[in-house]
Amino acid sequence: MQRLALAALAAVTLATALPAAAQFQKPEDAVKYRKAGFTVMAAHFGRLGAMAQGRVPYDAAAAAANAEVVVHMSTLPYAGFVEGTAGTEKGTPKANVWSERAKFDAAAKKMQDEVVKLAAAAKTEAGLKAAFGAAAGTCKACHDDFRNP
Ligand code: ASC
Repeated sequence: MQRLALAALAAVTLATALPAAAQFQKPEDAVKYRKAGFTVMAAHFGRLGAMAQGRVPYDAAAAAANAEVVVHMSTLPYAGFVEGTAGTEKGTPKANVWSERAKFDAAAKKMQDEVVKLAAAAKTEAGLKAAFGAAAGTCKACHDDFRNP
């Protein structure tokens, strides 16, 4: 299991070391990829949110499993933000993702750091409840700045 995890990590590290555009045949593939990544991340983040807000009972094993997926997924979608894939429709990235790339990357890094903290905190119910809001805030901050409403 550990070897499998290491192999998977090596594959992801290799994939993310390539220039983003080189990983996709067509821009649409990059868009599909990043949306899929965020969809999976949101599903598992939402399950943590349900526990954090008391809508479902706290379960330490479920919290850990969901947090692990969120941490892993948090790094993947960004390779899909290739040039030329900004939009104007609701939910699409604004052009400033590319014109303010350093700010966008910093917002992504903030989210990634916050979900790592969330995963550590989620080992207890009180920890999850205390840490969830800050992590959700990093999602919202990036949406507010870089996603079409
Ligand atoms: C979620 C989800 C997001 C964030 C955001 C937080 O559960 O899918 O995009 O939280 O709504 O404000």
